[in-house]
Amino acid sequence: MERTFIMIKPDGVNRGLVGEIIRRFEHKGFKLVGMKMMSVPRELAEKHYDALRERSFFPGLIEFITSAPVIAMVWEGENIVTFSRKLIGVTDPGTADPGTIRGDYGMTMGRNLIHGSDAIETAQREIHLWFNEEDLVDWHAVNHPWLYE
Ligand code: DAT
Ligand code: MG
Repeated sequence: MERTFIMIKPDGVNRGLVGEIIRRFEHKGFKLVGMKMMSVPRELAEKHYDALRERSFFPGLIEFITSAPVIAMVWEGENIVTFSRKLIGVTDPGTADPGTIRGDYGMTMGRNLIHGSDAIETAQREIHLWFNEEDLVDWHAVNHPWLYE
């Protein structure tokens, strides 16, 4: 079963959208296998966004991510990497479709509420970056046969 790394950013936490965002993943049928609230060390934020190091917005992005706590999570489900990006919506909340998290609750690129891994390999890298293997829970959800045939 596929896993992905999801993070509710400091704006999502401060705006009280933690429950709402988790609800959307739960109600879809995805399974939570790891979660922690944390202040993000600068070094971790920089590693996480390493691919964007040369972009002009990088310093502001790191400031933002380290400015207040985040909720780091690992979710599991069939095709979750691709599907969670659909739940989240495109990067700019100003153009994200209504019905997506960013489309429903966000206004601008620099305050887009949530991160989701963009590919299976990225998900593996990010899960290992943010979590120790022993902090991820292998558990059987009783709703499984009602979600998958
Ligand atoms: P996404 O979060 O949709 O995967 P990304 O990986 O391209 O988007 O960029 C990571 C974050 O960086 C994004 O969520 C918000 C910020 N960002 C991206 N492009 C930006 C831009 N042109 N101006 C300001 N912030 C930007
Ligand atoms: Mg990305």
